[in-house]
Amino acid sequence: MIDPKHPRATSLKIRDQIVDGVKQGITSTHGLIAQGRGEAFDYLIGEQTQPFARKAIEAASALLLMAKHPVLSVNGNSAALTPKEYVELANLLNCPIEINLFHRTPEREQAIKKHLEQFGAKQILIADNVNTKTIPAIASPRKQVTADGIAKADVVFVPLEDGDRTEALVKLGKKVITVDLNPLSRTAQKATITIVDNLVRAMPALITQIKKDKKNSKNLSNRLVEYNNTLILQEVSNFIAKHISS
Ligand code: PTJ
Repeated sequence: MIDPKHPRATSLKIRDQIVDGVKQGITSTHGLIAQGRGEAFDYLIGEQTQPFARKAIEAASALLLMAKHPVLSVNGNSAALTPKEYVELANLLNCPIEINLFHRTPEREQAIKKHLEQFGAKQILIADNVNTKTIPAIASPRKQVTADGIAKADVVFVPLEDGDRTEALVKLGKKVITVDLNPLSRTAQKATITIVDNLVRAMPALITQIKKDKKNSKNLSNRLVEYNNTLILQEVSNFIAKHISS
């Protein structure tokens, strides 16, 4: 039990969620390392949702609301950190959640499915060998996707990504939204919209933005025209450089 008065209580709580995810068979042990890398970058952005992330969240909301077939991709870390938010986001967008793992095992796929169902998830997709398509140029089991999910999607939400998949999805003409604390990662650089923030903060903020935009959907397309992911990443680098030098 973490004492809420501990100066690093929030960070320690997030760590515990990942450790619990590993114990429950949801998160891979490699997910612990990914979490550590994320923590280091979170430190550099002040462990807060910064203006560059807010702008990306606003654009992501517009893109998701304008999508014909949005799909939310989930892995072992994102399932452990934000299961409730995944279900709420899927309900708001009326879209499926696709389990797509780097360290893929049927046991972990089923554990994640069960976990999300406990939070009320209805449409969960897993690539079996029947309704499955292969995405070229991906050198991991993540290349296997469902025909009705990621293969058909025009917009894919892929937080905590491992690299080559975002590039391959974009090459297929899909728009990719990622949440990645590392602005230098290939995913961050190749995605259509990169939210540089901790998933545990970005998900609730995205949900709030989508609820707001659903009530007033004017100017969503303008928001996308004005959005420039390269400039956003430049803003992140400037922020981090200033933060370090101060
Ligand atoms: O469950 P699996 O088998 O699909 O595996 C998932 C992981 C995350 C282990 C796998 O995709 C992987 O190894 O990812 P990487 O290459 O370590 O990349 C993860 C990225 O997510 C890194 O750039 C981290 O900085 C970032 N990251 C880690 N934790 C968070 C995060 N970004 C946002 N929020 C976090 N909480």
